[in-house]
Amino acid sequence: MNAAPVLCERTGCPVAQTGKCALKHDPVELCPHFGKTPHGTQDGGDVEKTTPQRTAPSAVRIASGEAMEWTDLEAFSRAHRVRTVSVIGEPRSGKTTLIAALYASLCRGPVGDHDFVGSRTLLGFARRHHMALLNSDRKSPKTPRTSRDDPTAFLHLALRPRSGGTVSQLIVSDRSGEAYQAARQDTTLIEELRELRLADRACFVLNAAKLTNPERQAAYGRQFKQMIYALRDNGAFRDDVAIEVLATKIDTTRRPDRAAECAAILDEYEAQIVAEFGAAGIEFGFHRVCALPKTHLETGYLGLGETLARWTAPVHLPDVAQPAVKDASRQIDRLLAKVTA
Ligand SMILES: Nc1nc2c(ncn2[C@@H]2O[C@H](COP(=O)(O)OP(=O)(O)OP(=O)(O)O)[C@@H](O)[C@H]2O)c(=O)[nH]1
Ligand SMILES: [Mg+2]
Repeated sequence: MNAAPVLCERTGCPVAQTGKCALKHDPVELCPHFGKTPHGTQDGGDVEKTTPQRTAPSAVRIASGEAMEWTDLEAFSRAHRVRTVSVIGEPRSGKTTLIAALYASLCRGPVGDHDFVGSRTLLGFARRHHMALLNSDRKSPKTPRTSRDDPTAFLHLALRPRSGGTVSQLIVSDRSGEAYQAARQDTTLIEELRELRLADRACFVLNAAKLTNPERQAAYGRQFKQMIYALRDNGAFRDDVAIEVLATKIDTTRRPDRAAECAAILDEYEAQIVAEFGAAGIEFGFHRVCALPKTHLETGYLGLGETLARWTAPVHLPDVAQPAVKDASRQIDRLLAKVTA
């Protein structure tokens, strides 16, 4: 009587008898153990082969085009020198719309001094842009909430300055505002905001619509400052992080009946936080942007080119030159003092 053929190198696998793979591969040929014997022979043959066993070629990873998650970003930043910006703000402040607007503007041509060169996350951008701007079933464009359960998304842009210079690999993180709001209220949650430790630049998005709303102005202005203090003072960032405040939804402040009043509120708030944070040793820039001019169309898209210019600006390396020693006793120090004088 012929022995049952050996179809699998795993002892006890019933594939030869039942046609079913013990590891549940379907079709069974997909199983890496199928067609091998424990001795390395193929197709159940009992003659030991002298040729080396065929190994499956290592898998080639193809980028899906979706927004990157942590593991993708780690692999990407090993191969590229990246600039990372964390976009931070309360829920519905306009973070995702800002990111979508940068992408959409680059699709139309250069933005400020930058040409679009490429992106690993085109699908991630397109999804955000579609929901923010193109959904024709809505009366007006509306970006869906980024869910608190969504992992932090990292979006990539390769940008070339038109004035010359190397291509910048920009990574922008997009996370739910609820996560930032929760961390402001309970600072033990700050350590979960891992993307902030990566950031070369922290961009705090200020909702100008809320700030210029007389009913919400006081509470919102206070909460916005609390967010910056809470994150910065609890070690969310690296020491050398650049901080900026980006007042968005500027179109909502330009309605002719309230334009002058709103501009004054914004200017006053800017002066107040520059003075307050300056006294606390926090340096930052205050900028204005409109990412979706739906309330006052005449405002148009505002400040996007400047935003990209700041986000890709070269990092200034610290000055490591030794200060000159006055009346030094060593010849070498006297020489250095002459050179640096
Ligand atoms: N008028 C106006 N509306 C804007 C602007 N930017 C965003 N919005 C609107 O503000 C709402 C919230 O925008 P999002 O980009 O989803 O805000 P978010 O900060 O990502 O919100 P979460 O994901 O919930 O944290 C959406 O309805 C946008 O259409 C703007 O520049 N002008
Ligand atoms: Mg969002």
